[in-house]
Amino acid sequence: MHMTLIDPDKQKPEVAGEIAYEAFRFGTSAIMVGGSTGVERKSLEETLRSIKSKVTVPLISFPSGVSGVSPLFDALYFLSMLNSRSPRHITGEQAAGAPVVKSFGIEPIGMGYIIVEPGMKVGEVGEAEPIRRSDLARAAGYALAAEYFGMKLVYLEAGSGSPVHVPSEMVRAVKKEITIPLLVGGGIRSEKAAREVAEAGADIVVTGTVVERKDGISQLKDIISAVRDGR
Ligand code: 1GP
Repeated sequence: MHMTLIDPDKQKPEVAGEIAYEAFRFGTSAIMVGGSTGVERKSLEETLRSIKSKVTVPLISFPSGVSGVSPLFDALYFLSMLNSRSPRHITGEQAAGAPVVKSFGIEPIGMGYIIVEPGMKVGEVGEAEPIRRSDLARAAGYALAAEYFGMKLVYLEAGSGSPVHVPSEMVRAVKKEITIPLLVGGGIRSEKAAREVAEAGADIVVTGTVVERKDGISQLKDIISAVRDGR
């Protein structure tokens, strides 16, 4: 499966709607919305409305904190950054956000969020101790811990805009260890990269910034087909 990540702070709401529509047309399975630095409420809601008017796939919140929650979402990744050095990103923001999620009636989906080098902005903001790219055992350990905690999904994140994606050997090692679905994202900008990650065992391949490039929309089309062909 492929999912498209849209950061509401990166473009106008109308443009976000157009990107979502193209991704939807090419076969993306859901639109994830979130940004690593916290989002502004008004631009979030306008972006969500614009996307909702263009697509019928689910809209999933990918929050960096309580500001990323809105009743307009169909579901929310209730994520814990397992390899953060700060309790705030493991359980703190979550404790503040949980009652809000409940009051909005959105479906929370528990997720173990694991930052892999280089980690980029989200690694910095989340005060992560990124997993070294060669440390397959550590990545697998965190992923299995997520499963044992009862989380529903594991996300291996190299960071948005990363020059490299999570190594395929790491995806393979993690996939071998767990039985829950595995998401992989960060730095996937080509059909080849998407295929490699999917073949290594990613159940869901996430792309975000590829659409910001000049040839982004056609790249996105190829990426989505590569991921879906591999089913
Ligand atoms: C970020 O993994 C996602 O959380 C997407 O990364 O923007 O590099 O595609 P990119």
